Amino acid sequence: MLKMTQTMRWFGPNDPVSLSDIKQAGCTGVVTALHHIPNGQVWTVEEITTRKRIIEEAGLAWDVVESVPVHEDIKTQKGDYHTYIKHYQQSLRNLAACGIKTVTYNFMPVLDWTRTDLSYTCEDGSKALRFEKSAMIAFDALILKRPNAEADYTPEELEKAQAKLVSMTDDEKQLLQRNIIAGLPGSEESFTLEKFQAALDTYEGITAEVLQQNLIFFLQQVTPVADAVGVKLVIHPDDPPYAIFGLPRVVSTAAHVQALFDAVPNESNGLCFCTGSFGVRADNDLPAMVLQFGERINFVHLRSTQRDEEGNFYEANHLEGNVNMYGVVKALVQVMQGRQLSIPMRPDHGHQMLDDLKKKTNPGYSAIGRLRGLAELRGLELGIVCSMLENWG
Ligand code: DNO
Repeated sequence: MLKMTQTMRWFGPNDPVSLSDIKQAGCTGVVTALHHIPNGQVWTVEEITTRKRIIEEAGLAWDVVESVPVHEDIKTQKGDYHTYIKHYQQSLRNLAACGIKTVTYNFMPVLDWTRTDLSYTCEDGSKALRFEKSAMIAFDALILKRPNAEADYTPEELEKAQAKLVSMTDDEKQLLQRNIIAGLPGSEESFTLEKFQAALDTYEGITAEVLQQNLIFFLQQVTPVADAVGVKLVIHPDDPPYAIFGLPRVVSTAAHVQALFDAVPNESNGLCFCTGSFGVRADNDLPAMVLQFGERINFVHLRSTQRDEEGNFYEANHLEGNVNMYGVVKALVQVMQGRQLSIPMRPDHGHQMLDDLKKKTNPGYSAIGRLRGLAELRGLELGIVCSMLENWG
């Protein structure tokens, strides 16, 4: 029976986690990107080949690109966005020419994924990433002082944010600011306060409807090229899956995703099913979403989060928290048998734990926590596959 292809994210030759580490974790491939190429520039065949060779010499395959970033001008349809779309098309052709056929991207305005705390101590002593609403509001309304930010929050939320800010030292405030706007691993942007506000201002007048139309326009331009060269584009959902900084969000729910597939039915228009992102919303039924979008899921991020009633969440162990991982993996196994193909997955994030607590690691991307997650997930998958085989006699 077909199982998922096991991969890990690798940030390139400077990643403290080596290709050999990834191979020892049991992976057959990696997910990586040419982070050194500025956003909006073409990925040349030469650059792609150089990276591919390094990966293959380590006995691994480059299964998925994460990500070819989408330039902000494309999201806002300002400036030189036609040129950036042409560059994107060319990067897809070049990747296909090198045999790399799955490309991740996201359409989150200004910031890629966002957390307020990168070393939240769990009950077992390991460290997790966390999103605390009061800290977020304190940064938005009281440190950044975004115009009209107060209008987005209730008086109680603002009061809590005020109390949070008062409880923080200057160093803690600096750290909060860095965590939110200095760029988490894989993000292409890093901002100062002034530059961040200027970036937010470029979304003036861009409602969710407009952003969705801009995404659809982008897909209409790039999917015919991707179809022709056999590349699957996979969109990563919003993380967190709701509005922050008053910015529009268009990839947070099943309805959002369905709207994209309805508008652009091209075969290459696919989804990166990230359980950690979608799972933050209680109204996203993850196993049902896997079955609904199964034909278009071409890459999977498996991770869980634990929410509380205030809208905070932290990244739980992979088989704990709010995500029904059994249901998700079972649905994925069914989808793969139906499609008769193996979908690449990666354990998304992991706790900083054991020896990694003493090392400088990329937040969320330390080796041991991800290895724990991967080991648990492949055990879960094997159990599901075996019990299905038994049931079928
Ligand atoms: C975070 C990642 C995201 C993801 C991009 C895809 O850990 O899942 O940064 O790579 O949003 O474009």
